[in-house]
Amino acid sequence: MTERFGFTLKATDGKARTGVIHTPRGEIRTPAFMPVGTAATVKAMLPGSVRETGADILLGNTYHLMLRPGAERIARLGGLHRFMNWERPILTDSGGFQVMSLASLRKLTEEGVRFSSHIDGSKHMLSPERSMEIQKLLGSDIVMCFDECPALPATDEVVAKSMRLSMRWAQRSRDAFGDRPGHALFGIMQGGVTRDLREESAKALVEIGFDGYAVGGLAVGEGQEAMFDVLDYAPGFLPEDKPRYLMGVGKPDDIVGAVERGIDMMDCVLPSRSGRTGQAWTRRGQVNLRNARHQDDPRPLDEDCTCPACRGYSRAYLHHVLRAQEIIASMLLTWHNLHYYQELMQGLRDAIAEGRLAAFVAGFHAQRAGGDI
Ligand code: PRF
Ligand code: ZN
Repeated sequence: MTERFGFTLKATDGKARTGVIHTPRGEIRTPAFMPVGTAATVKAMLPGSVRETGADILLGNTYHLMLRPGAERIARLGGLHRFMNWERPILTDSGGFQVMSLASLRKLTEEGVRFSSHIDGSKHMLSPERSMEIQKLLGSDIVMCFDECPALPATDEVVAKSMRLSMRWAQRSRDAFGDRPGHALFGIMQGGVTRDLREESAKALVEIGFDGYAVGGLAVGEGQEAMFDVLDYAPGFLPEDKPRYLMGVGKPDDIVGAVERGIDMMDCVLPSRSGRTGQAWTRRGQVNLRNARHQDDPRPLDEDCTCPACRGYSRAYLHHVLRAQEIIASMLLTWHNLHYYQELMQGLRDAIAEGRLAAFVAGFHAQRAGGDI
């Protein structure tokens, strides 16, 4: 086991990259998809099952865990890895983004954000310093800077002001994090869909110096085309020898497009959340298993998928347990979706390593154009 955090770039194909992030808790193969384990669980999955889908790392959330069960409690119980029985790497988001989308009575100042919990209305404060403290208490392997992410569309003036606040918070996050061998701190680029602001943000972060760099502030209402426009240039503002993480993305075609543009890591609730509502992601696109057309269908969801849902059950069964609101419906569909996402990532990694990404991407789009069978 390496005791230090590091990133080895193994191959590139166009702007796309494949490599390995080294951490004391294990290696992360990139491009990597991180399943979301917001409340110290990837909903409906045991940690061993999440690992079986091919995940090398999970994402946890400062915001949720500070409110319930509390960061100090998790620390007393041996840290987040022990608490949730996942011994591999964990990346934690810093809280600001979730405060803005979930908490009420938010008050934003230079110091940080005061807010009321969406669970019981209790009052809390998050600042760069408190976010770093919480992520340390959790024992997070990859800690994210405390930032602010404005919803789009917004004026350049609003986006610039918010981005500059996030850059001052990035410096405070860096100072509060200190030197923690084996643990990484990632900066978060903001700047909306404005090239000059993205460049200014990247320069500020690189000047401070981080172990990795996230592209934040995307997938917040701008649409895929505008997101890809930013991704055409934004990763190029970041150091080549550090991992680049696109936060909160996305659908399978967003992921493929982001990887083509030089992104190394992503996370999204989509495969797990949509699994619980009956949406399955397959090579042929999206399938809604609640649809009545599946009720007599003896075939598996995907003939070629090796996940437990596809190996052991018919579409008719999946349809039935969804309609009956049986717990196994969430379990099976989450497993299938996470398996599909991880297989997509493995396909991307292999294609980049072998210099055939363009053909892989063409095949990805062609299969989806065929539609569900
Ligand atoms: N900042 C943080 N977390 C995030 C985002 C961000 O901009 C996004 C935007 N897609 C998702 N999660 N800290
Ligand atoms: Zn499957």
